[in-house]
Amino acid sequence: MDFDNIRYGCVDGVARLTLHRPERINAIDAAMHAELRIALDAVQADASVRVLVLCGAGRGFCAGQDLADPAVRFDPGSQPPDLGDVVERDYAPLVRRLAELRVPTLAAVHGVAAGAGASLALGCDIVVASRSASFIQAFSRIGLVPDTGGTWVLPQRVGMARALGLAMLGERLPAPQAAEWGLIWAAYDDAAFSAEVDALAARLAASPTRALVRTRQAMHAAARNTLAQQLALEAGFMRELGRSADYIEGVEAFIAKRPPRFRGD
Ligand code: T3D
Repeated sequence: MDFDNIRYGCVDGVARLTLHRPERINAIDAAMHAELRIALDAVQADASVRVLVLCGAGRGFCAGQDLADPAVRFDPGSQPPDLGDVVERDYAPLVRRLAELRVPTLAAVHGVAAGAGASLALGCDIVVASRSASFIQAFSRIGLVPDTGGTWVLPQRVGMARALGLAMLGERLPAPQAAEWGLIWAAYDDAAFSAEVDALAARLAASPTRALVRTRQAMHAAARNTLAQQLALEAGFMRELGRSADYIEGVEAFIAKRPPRFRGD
């Protein structure tokens, strides 16, 4: 698929979506949003995709909203832009799409992930970063509130004290500390980062992906459910997955002492 602001391809079940505006640290504008929608449609429609890897080209992951995009620029003499519209039209659907994707998602962060770029990474199921990477809740620096799910995910992962500190102070959080605080899964040495991401992606692609997606759904639902509701949800998912080909394969492989061959169904 040909795009101007992203790159997209799939090899051996691993779909890789690369934000590609390196001259602006992959800042997101309306054109990139449009291409992201097309790429995520492709992921959703292509049964050969088993995992989505989200990464950035050049020296960083993503600097968030492109602040020079006319769609968000204040033009003296005219009405200020309605950022709520931008969020509702572009960012909220984007993070919802990731949360509802039919395959697991892996964010591979190098360099900086700032503003909505940080939220975008944190909207993936598993987030890894190179040791030199950092996360910046840049919103407060320009008078905004964390969006793209930032206010949802931050307190859940790091607790209220750290979430508010990060969001209000807008300080750079180094990847190793992000891992220590539980904001991300792991920080890998820069030299090994690319190989670690490839290995993790291949491992996810070979996993029982339907069960992984149900796991994501159950964990997200826990934020709003009572224990009784959550137990019922788990029972329903177990009922469904207990009839899946992957479950049968997993048990057969265990009994036969051989590696399982999961297909995501
Ligand atoms: O629609 C809405 O506004 C609502 C949605 C909002 C969601 C948000 O994401 S709000 C937060 C927006 N993002 C930011 O505020 C971050 C702005 N960028 C920075 O603070 C810094 O660039 C970084 C900390 C990310 C990186 O710093 P550094 O020193 O490594 O790089 P740099 O020199 O600042 O940036 C390199 C180039 O990218 C530079 O262009 P130039 O001078 O070489 O032509 C810079 O202007 C450009 N760039 C970086 N971030 C953005 C950007 N251009 C447009 N928009 C950006 N967000």
